[in-house]
Amino acid sequence: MKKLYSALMTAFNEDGTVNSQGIREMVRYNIDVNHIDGLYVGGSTGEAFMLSTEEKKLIFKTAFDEANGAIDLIAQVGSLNLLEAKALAKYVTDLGYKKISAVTPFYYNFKFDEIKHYYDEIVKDVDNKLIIYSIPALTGVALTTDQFAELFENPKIIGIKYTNADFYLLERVRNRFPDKLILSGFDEMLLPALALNVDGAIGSTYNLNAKRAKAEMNAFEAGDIAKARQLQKDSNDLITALIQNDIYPSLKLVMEEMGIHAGYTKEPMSHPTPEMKAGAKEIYQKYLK
Ligand code: NAY
Repeated sequence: MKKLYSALMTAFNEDGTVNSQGIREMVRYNIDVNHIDGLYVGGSTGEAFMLSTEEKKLIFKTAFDEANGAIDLIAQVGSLNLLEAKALAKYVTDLGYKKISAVTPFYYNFKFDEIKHYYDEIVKDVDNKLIIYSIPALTGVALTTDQFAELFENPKIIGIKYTNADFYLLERVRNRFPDKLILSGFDEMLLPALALNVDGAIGSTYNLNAKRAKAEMNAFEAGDIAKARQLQKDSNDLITALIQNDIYPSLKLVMEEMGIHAGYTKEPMSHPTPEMKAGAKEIYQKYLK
């Protein structure tokens, strides 16, 4: 059975501080209404790369407490500060997270040996399993099949969160590593990823659209490709509208429409304008009601 994960958002107050009550509400909504299989905590959607270590810890703890063992949780601990990544890996492992993940180190054009060292270090002192977070469009780091193979030489590295539109590479990786966990990261490309036999998907829009995405996965599994295509089209109408309305604040605005206190995005991400608020209302009415 393929698994669907929401990439958990972080609710912020208007002044940029973390709003833990909002995080709890989003975790609850994902469990009780979305019937989600799991959550990816501390990723791009969680705005983690703008947060302090203490804020990240607060988010990991809040999500873990609220989920209370009901779903699978993956903690994204990757950071350009390797000491922070290691400390967070230990922190979440001690909390009870059964999987961690780390973004490829970015910005400095690290050599592959340095990237391998980073991953080996993150898992070295923890009894946990790691999923490589590969998102070349944001990091500029595009690992090859051979490089994934070298990273997988470490038995604690169990898979890839594959947020990439390169389907040739996805096919190569899937077939070369049939036992590794591959989770697709672009929600608008779920269907082609399913066709290449990913194990599931992680995404921001599943916070709002899990029901449709699950139906698409089920239709695909049942061999009803026409239905799966229609559901992907419906999802992409929603995703296109979200992107056009500025996706990160809009995801939160739409959640607010649903009565969930998702709060603000963290500056320098934009705060909602009246036009964005009106856009989000329309998105909710048109695609989600
Ligand atoms: C995360 O939060 O780390 C993710 O899961 C990333 C996946 C999302 N990518 C980004 C860059 O936010 O869900 C996707 C993405 O928002 C969606 O496909 C719309 O493009």
